[in-house]
Amino acid sequence: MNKEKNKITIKNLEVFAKHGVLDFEKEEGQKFYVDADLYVDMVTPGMSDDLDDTVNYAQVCRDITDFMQNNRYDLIEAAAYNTAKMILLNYPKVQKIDITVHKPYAPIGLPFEDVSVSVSLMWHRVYLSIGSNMGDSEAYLNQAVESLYDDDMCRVISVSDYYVTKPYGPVEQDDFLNGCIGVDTLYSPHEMLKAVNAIEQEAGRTREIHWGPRTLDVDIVLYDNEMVCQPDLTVPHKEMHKREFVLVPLAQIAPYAVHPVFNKTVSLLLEELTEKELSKAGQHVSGSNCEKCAGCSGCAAAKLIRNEDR
Ligand code: PH2
Ligand code: MG
Ligand code: MG
Repeated sequence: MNKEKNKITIKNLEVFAKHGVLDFEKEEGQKFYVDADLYVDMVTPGMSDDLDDTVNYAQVCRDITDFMQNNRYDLIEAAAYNTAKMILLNYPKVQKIDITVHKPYAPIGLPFEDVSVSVSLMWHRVYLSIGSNMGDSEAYLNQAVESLYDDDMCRVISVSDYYVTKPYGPVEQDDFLNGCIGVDTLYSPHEMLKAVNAIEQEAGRTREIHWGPRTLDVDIVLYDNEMVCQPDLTVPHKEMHKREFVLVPLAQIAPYAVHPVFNKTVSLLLEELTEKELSKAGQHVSGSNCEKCAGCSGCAAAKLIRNEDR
């Protein structure tokens, strides 16, 4: 079934509200009209004929009306965006919303029929790699998870165990503690980058040595199956397929997530890395098949911090 076609459509919901840049718009108010497409599963409610399996469009209309009336924005962009966000936060069954706010009585001073803005907002599944090798690493990784819990633009879906790992790369430094987090987010890739940078800042992260020791590193590893290639952000993470400290925790929470460049699952990337690179790179986090040591600090088996222990 085509998911894009499974939607509830609301058309021309009339709301008297006070959005606008001009003072008199904020005081007197005017009529706005709202259209919304709510993308929801249709098979379950179609089969069950039960209102609890879908979203109640009457309630959605009331919530949109209340929200548009209880808030005042200069811009209809902001009115539309924040209304869309409110619906996605309050209705977990809605995966995506397209919303249009019409303002046909806008004080333009010229004959016109309508002006409107449309916003499309949806939940995106993101996987983050977290790492620390300075200070109380476990506390820093926990702090990253907590900050995401506190961010209403994000929903934490899964957190891996934390693994003690040997430093990967050219810099000699202490062992790392690494993990992965699965998050549903309303952020765009770049807004997500800003959010994770802010989380690193909160943990006192300074950028002194490239690839050097850090209190907290949070990297975007996967963002849906999107590919981003920009000077400040590359998704999927450029090096993820070479890094056991990313793939081991990621395979624990998302073995079947697909790397959109290689078109391979995380568990397959890990299998291939274990075969090809492990002996040569001298990293050995997975422990169980590590022949280089007998329970060294790099062995996940020896030093793993299990999720349920935290
Ligand atoms: N991060 C790096 C460089 N090397 N090695 C391990 N084991 N874990 C890391 O998180 C890590 C690293 C740069 O981000
Ligand atoms: Mg990194
Ligand atoms: Mg980083």
